[in-house]
Amino acid sequence: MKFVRFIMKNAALASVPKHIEHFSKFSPSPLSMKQFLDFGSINACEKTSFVFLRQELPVRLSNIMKEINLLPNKLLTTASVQTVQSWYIQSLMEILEFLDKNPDDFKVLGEFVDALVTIRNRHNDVVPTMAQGIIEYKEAFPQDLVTNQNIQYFLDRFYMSRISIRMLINQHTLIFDGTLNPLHPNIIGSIEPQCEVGDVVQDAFHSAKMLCDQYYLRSPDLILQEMCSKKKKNLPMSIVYVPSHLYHMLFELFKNAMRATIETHDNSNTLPPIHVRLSLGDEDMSIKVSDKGRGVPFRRIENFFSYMFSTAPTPQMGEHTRPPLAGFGYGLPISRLYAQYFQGDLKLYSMEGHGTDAVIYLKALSTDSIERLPVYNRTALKNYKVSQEVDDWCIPSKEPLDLSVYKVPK
Ligand code: P4A
Repeated sequence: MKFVRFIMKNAALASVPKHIEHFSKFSPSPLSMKQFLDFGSINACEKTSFVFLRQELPVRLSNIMKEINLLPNKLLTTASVQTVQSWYIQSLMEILEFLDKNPDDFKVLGEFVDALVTIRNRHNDVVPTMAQGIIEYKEAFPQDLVTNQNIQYFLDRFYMSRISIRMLINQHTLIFDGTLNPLHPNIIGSIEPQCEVGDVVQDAFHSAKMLCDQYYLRSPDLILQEMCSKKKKNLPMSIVYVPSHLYHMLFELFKNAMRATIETHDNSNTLPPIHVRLSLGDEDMSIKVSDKGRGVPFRRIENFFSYMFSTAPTPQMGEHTRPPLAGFGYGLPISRLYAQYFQGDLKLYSMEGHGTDAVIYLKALSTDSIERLPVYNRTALKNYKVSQEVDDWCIPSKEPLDLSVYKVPK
């Protein structure tokens, strides 16, 4: 019996490349907020969602698995990346099991929900495991700078794909697990049709403030200002959004702003408050977080979003070193992906010596909030091929140019 199972498993495993080849030929289908809400409202149909997901999940998995295979060999063959790759293969196989099952059989629908929960749990540690792979790679090949760009390109797409797959899994499992959320009767899976941005700002600030008080024994205050246009006066500012995504971004920005504020005003009894401005326009919902920390030089801004730069073994805490409130984790790059996932963005504007403004841009209209998904195609393939090319901009020389070289000979 064990032997038969072993053969079956290997047969399934052997057919995986063929399935990846097949499903990666399809482009992922981006969903709008409206479509997400429809899956979870009156005309919610578990069968429709099941039939959609058993095709769409293999498509999204296969598209990104093709890109994993394009990683430089030295990175692809690290134990960590191999582990992550094996999770993707295992999960793909488990979903493919449902391709020939009957959507009208409620037992099948129940097994599908269980399978999705298993898959979600399997992939919980993808981010730290990939980070470990980068550490192993950096230790083995430290002076390789071209790969920073390639790794940035890959990880932005890989983590965006992961965010989208988890979104699909969360929606299906939350909506069809047969229970209602008694605390939030209006929430559809993880989407709040009337997500009050100001409330999420307060929540995220409160959590960051508690951490900050713990580490530094003090914390800056919050000033929250909702800048209403005349039309929308007196209405609380709300959008259709995933509150947990917004919370994640704001929590990250508040930790940075608090750290910068406290470290700059070490010798002062008072701390300048963190100022948050919300603005809801016809197209954008913008959230600006301003602090009066010392700011960062313009040259360093892109490092805040670099995976290569931010990947370091966790520093050893000495007896007298304080644990930092905000470090270079993957906080900012992942937060930016959350903003970009529904066609928004996250930008840092800093004035060295003064402070930093961080702005989250979100779409005001649910019809504009459509998933932004990577697709594996010729253009993507080409982007993995660019390496070792020469730059088409001059390298500034450090030494003053010796103009005597150009003296006209007599
Ligand atoms: N000034 N401004 C920021 C930081 C400094 C800043 C900072 C010194 C640097 C490192 C760090 C956290 C903050 C900010 C807001 C941001 C990002 C950076 O969103 O005030 O952790 C490594």
